[in-house]
Amino acid sequence: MTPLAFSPEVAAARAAGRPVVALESTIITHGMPYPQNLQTARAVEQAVRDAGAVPATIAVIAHRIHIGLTDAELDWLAQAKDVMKLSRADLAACLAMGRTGATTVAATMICAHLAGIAVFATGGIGGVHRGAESSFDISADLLELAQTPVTVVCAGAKAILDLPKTFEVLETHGVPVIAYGQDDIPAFWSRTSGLPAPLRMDNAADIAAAHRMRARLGLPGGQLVTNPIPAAAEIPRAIILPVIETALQDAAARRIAAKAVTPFLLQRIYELTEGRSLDANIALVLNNARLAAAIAQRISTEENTA
Ligand code: PSU
Ligand code: MN
Repeated sequence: MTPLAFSPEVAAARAAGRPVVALESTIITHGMPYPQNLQTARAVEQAVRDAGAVPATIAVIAHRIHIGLTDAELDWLAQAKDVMKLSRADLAACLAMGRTGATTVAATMICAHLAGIAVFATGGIGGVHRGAESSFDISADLLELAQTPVTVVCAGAKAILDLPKTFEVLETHGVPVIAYGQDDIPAFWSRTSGLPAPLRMDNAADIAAAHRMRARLGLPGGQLVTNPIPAAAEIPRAIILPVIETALQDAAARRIAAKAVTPFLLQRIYELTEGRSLDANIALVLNNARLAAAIAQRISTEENTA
């Protein structure tokens, strides 16, 4: 038996055949400070509901993969200490040991697929870190996209990464990268990375149809939808790039490595921008939740009429 525990809201949605959107929990425990993490998690769930789907925030608690958290569980997780950051490598061990774990993009994709959820919204995926040619630091998120059939809606890879290398790796592994409504790939806090997107789609129906077509062709892996941050919340590249440079230097000076790199950089950039990076992060996640809900609705309509 797969150790899944559905929240009452998600169980009801499944019984009624309603569209569900998966949400990750590492962004709550390792990506944002308290209490903004809790406020954001609640607002993202509500954005999914307002857009006509049901949110399923995913985390590991007491030997179970929770598909959907109650508000009390969300409140507890947002303040919990010693939460493991789970990727593909740690998921089973965390469950077996009965520890608390927050799912990254990679682990959330695995859990969503186990629960029959096709669409997942996050902020920015992990990718190839700068200096990867010596550190070999490449996020497991990329390889998960190559093997698990979930459509992931993000605002691009986080701009702390080496973006050209990140998208080269995705191309090598056969992951469709779709820019939503524009020709170039967005860069998380900024609307553009300057890199042309391999694919462009302008509506949720096309993204849903491509998701279904991959399944019909028997292709493994998911799709990456990159949705630009709303213009009003954007931090232009010229402003954020020097901040990222400073944060990277600080990380190097303090010998931050492995799983700690991304949380350290996000926290440092938050301090250096006096909170502006967090406001942008919140705005882009909400925007992604709305698009993911629209895609999930389209996929579920097509499934019901197939
Ligand atoms: N999106 C955000 N903030 C985050 C993350 C995504 O807006 O903190 C998390 C995701 O869980 C993603 C992880 O999988 O950062 C990447 O971590 P790493 O680079 O260590 O693979
Ligand atoms: Mn890493």
